[in-house]
Amino acid sequence: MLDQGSSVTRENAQRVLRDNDRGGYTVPTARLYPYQWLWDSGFSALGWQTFNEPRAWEELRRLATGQWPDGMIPHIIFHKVDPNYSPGPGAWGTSHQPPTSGISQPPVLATHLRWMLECTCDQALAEKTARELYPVLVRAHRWWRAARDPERTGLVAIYHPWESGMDNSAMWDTPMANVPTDILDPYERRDTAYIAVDQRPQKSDYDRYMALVTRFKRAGWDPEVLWAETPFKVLDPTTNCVLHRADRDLLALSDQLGIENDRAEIEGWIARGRTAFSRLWSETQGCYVPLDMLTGEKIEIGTSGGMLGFYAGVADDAQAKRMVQALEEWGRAVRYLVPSTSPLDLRFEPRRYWRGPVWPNVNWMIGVGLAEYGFSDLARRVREDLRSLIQSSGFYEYWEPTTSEGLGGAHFSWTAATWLAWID
Ligand code: 9YW
Repeated sequence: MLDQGSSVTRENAQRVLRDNDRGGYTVPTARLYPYQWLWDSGFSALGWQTFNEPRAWEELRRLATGQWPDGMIPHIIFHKVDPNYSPGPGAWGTSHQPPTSGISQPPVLATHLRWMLECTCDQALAEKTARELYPVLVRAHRWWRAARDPERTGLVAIYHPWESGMDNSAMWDTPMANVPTDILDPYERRDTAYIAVDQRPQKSDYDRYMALVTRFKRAGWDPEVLWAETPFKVLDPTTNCVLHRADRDLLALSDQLGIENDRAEIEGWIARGRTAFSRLWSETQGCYVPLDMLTGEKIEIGTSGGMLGFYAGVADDAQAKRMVQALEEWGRAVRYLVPSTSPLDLRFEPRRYWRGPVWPNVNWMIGVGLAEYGFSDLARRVREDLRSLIQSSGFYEYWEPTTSEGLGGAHFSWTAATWLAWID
């Protein structure tokens, strides 16, 4: 069934963004997610840019208002308190104004800024805003290194599944099992008031999500204490692939804007990152996998996040061919690529959030990467599969990869943005 009132046209995609506009920032969808999320906003900006450039730049400028003094751009900015969502600002207990969460999300912004600069129709506005945002992004990338890779290994750690953007992915089952729930402030769930429970994370997941938040809050969000004490410390392929690409785009931006100062530092991040990715490669899965820093173990599972090696540009020829082979196998097991977990894995759950469904923003990144590597047929399939999914049910949050049922929130911003800027 089509998302009510959203037959799939450019006009309706634009309407989704307009309806989700809260005056300078876009919420992912009304009620379920009533705040500004980092990577959602990055994608929304690309959508806005196709029909309202000043509004697109405003989206990124509002994200910058959430940046912490140490450079972190938080994953949620609570511009206006809304009781529909939990955990709200009180549960996070950070001291920033505007109130924010205390963790980050995949750092898509430098890449998006570069794309926006490339296809702008208003060069003067684009350049002016890019100059304003470039130092914000350098500080954010520097934060990832200082806070999350203080030993300079070339790969950054995440401290919470929410930080990966792929909350309940089966990637996190083993490291989450080691997260104690003895310290856990009481909390209330609001997500299951809007979405069927079989499409959302389980209670056992939520207890651990909130146990991590409680612990970090009690540590005063001090980066050094968190590095030393977090019970969840993982090298995530999504975060690292997105950051690596964003580093390369930041370097390109510095060239374009003629800013010399940070070049050597950014080049250092890129060089170290490129070599370090071999630690996350899994020949068995045919993609990149996470590594649990607390046990030293790789987490063997195929996920769409692990397929972002194309987008990052870190896969060598043999790895790229192996990833294509794995993706083709997945594509024979389900009708629509790219399921968030390998459909050949026992942990695959086709309706449950990040454990199986197809997500629009991830298809976009994988499709871009595949095309850049010259795998044009598979790139086309990844885009056309998403087109069919959106056409069959409307601007949903994610889809069942065989039945094409639209799941999660409807009238969803990043889906509309993906339609406007990548598919249509
Ligand atoms: C939550 C907003 C966010 C996305 C994440 C997704 C979900 C929020 O929604 O997390 O409360 O669980 O997992 O990637 O940014 O769309």
